[in-house]
Amino acid sequence: MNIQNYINGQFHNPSSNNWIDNYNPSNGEVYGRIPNSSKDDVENAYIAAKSAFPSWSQTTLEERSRILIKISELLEANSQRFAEAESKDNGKPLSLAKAIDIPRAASNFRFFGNAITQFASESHESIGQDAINYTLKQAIGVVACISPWNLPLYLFTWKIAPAIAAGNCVVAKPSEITPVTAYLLGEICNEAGLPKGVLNIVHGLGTTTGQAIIEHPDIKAISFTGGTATGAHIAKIAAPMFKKLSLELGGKNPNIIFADCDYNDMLETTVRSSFANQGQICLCGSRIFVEASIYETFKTDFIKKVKQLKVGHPSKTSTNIGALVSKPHLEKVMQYINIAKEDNGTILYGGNKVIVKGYENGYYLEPTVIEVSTDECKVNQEEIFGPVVTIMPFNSEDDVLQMANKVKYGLSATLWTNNLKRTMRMSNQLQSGIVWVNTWMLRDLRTPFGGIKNSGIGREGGFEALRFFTEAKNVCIKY
Ligand code: TXE
Repeated sequence: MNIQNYINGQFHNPSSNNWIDNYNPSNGEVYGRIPNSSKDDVENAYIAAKSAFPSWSQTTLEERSRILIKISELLEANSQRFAEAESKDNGKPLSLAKAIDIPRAASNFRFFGNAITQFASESHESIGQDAINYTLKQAIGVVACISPWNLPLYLFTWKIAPAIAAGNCVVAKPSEITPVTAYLLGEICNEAGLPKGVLNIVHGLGTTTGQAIIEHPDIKAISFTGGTATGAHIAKIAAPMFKKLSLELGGKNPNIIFADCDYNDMLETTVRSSFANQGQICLCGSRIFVEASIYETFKTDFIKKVKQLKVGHPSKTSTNIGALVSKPHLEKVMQYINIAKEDNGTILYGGNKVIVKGYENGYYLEPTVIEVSTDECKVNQEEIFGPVVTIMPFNSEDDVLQMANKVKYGLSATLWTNNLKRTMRMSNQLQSGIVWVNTWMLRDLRTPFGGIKNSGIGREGGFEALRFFTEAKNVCIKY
C-alpha cells in the first residue's frame, strides 16, 4: 500500500520522490511505503491551508458543526476498515482498535462539532466608565497538529477536530510509524464535504517533515503529542517565533493501591492500566505501589492474572497483547528489562520476547512485572512505554506520596482507596494533571487533559482545546 500526502483535497506523491518503508509489526514485513515529505511539500500544504482560511474561518458554526459530525458518521460507517488498518499498522489487537481507537476518533469529531456551537465568550460591563468590553475568540490561521504512533487516529483527530472546529486550517503530520488511518481520513473528509485545504496531511520523518512544519514561520500554533525529548526540541524552535504550543509528553504514572480498596475491581483494572495497548499509552500506571499489608496477596493474584494474558497475532479474538509498534521500540523496551536486572530488580513474570507461530519476525513481548527494591532505580524513573510495570510495597500515605511525586513526569495518577479524607488529601497533593480514583482511563471529553512537569504544557479537551486554537481579543467600547 502506497500512501500519499493529502493536500488541498487531493492525493499527491512527495515532490522529492523520497519514500520510507512501512512495517507491519505483527510479522516484521514491509507492506507499504510512505512519503518522506520535504520542505516543499510542507510549503504546498501551508499554501493550501492559507488559501482556505478566509472562507473557512467565516463559515457558520452550524455548517462547521454539520461537516464535523458528518466526518464522525462516516468514520463510524467505515469502522471495520479503519480498525483493521489501525491494527495492522500499529500491532494493537483488532478488538482494541474496534472498541476504543476508531469509536474515539469518531467521538472526537462529534464532540468538537457540538462543542463549537456552545463555545461562548465573555463580556464585561465597565460600570461607572460608560464602557463595555467583549471578547472575540478568533481562529489563529494555519496551525500544526503532530501526533504519535501509540493511538494513531485517536490522537490525530483529538487535535484536528478542535483545530478545524475553531475555524483554523491545518497542516497535520501523523507518526511515520503509523500513517495509514490518517491517510484514509483524507478520503472521509472529502466525502463529508470538508472544503479543500482546510485539512492537509503530510507524511514523513520527524526530522525532515516534522522539522519543516515546526520551523515554518507562518504556522503560528503547534499541538504536539509525543516523546518528552521531541517536545523540548519543538519548544526550542518555536519559542523565538512566539508560536502557541500545546505539548502532551511522556508519563511515569503511579498506581497507588491501599488495603481498603475494592480489591477485585482494583485487580481487574490494574491489569488493564498496566498492559492495555501493550503498555504503550502515556496514561498507563507503570509504577505500582501497594500497601504493605496486602502486598504479598496482591503479588500472587496479580501475577496469576498477568499469566492469563494471551500474547498473539493482533487479528485473533483471543489476543490480549499484540505486537509492539516497531523493532527499535521492542529493543528499547528489552534494554530496560536488562537494566532492571542489573539494578537488582526481580523479574516476577515475563521479560522475554514471544515467538508467535507463523509470525516469527513479529515484535512480541511477554507482559513483564518487575519487583523493585527502591523507587529511585532507572526502571522506576524513566518512561519505558511498553508492557512493563514495576511493583513495590509502601508503609504509609506520606511515604507513597513522596515516591509518587519523585519523578520528572506528572501526567496521571491512579489511587485505589475507599477512605474519603485520604482521597481528598492525596488528590490535592499528587503532582499530575489527572488523578483517577478507583478507576482508570475513564474519559469525559469535556475535561482538561494534560500534564505538569516534563509531561508537557497546556491542556487539551473540551473548551480548553478550543481556547488553545483561538486568540482572545478584547474589544472595549465607550458609549
Ligand atoms: O516519539 P516522537 P518516538 C514516548 C515514549 C517513546 C518515546 C519516543 O517513551 O518511547 O516517546 O517515541 C514527530 N519536529 N512517547 O520517538 O519522536 C514524529 O514524527 C517535529 C510518548 O516515536 O516524539 C511523530 O509524528 N516533529 C507519547 C511525533 O513527533 C517531530 C507517544 C512523535 O514522535 C520531530 C509516543 C521534530 N524534530 C511516544 N521529531 C505520548 N505522550 O503518548 C519527531 N517528530
